[in-house]
Amino acid sequence: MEPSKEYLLKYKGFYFVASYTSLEYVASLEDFEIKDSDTFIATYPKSGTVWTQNILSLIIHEGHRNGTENVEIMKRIPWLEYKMGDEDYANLPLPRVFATHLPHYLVPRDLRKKRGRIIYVTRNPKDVMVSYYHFSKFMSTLEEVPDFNLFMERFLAGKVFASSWLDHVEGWYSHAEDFNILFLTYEEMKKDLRSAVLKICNFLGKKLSEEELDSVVRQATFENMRRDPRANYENLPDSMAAKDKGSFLRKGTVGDWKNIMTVAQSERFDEVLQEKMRTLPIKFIWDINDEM
Ligand code: PPS
Repeated sequence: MEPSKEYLLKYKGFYFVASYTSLEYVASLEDFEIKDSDTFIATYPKSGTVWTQNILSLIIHEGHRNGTENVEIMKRIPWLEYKMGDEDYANLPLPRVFATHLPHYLVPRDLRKKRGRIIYVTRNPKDVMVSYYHFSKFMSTLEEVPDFNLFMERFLAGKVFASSWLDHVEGWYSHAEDFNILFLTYEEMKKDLRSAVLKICNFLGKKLSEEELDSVVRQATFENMRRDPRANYENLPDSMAAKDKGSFLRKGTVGDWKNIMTVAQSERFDEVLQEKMRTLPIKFIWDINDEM
């Protein structure tokens, strides 16, 4: 039942992927200096991080939008707690944007003083879990748990990278007042991408023309991102991902959980999470045909 120590690192009750970080580094992030123009995309894994990374790249960087620059998402919007090399985050060009899976209590303390901005994206947890299950087969840096039932038990117990989904989401929502934060859901992005992009533009204080907005929305659809090597994470090192086993952009739908979870598994999931989820101020969408 316990996750393998080979893959995960625990710091203050939270599991990190061991391969790309260290206890010293994650502990140092508390002091990481925030600039007023910084934006952080914060998520529990598999909730729409890469999608939001691409949207922000398209909004902020005209060269990304009009195809005159060819910079991959991972370079443009690096992961705060996972460094692939010896990048100097302090001297990245402004405005900096970072992606993070950190829980609210481990982020740089300046963010808690409302310096910088955070965009927090959530997704219905059954789709998160199913996406995560497939992802752990694809990523060599995660422990593969081929038995879906066992994976579900690990997920429900928070014994996976990024720990408990509920704690992550609940923590960010209940501490919203400490941060300058915009909450979005994967499902609202899926249902009305244009409105979600506009919300992000307003939050960033960025005004785009109608044509620019159209271009962002067009380039942020699942189909177009899947084809775009700047956006689809296809250039991950072989040591990180088994490319014959999947991709970052897998299905991109709402309700895929129904294709893998049995009725009994779904009921078990509800039994553990549903009561606790009632306190969250989010109306979850479990199927694309559900009303928002
Ligand atoms: S990670 O590894 O935590 O960064 O993963 P994350 O990016 O948060 O989540 C991956 C899921 O998001 C889907 N995705 C999209 N869905 C719809 N539209 C767009 N443009 C898009 N881009 C990424 C991706 O396919 C993963 O979901 P699943 O269900 O596995 O397809």
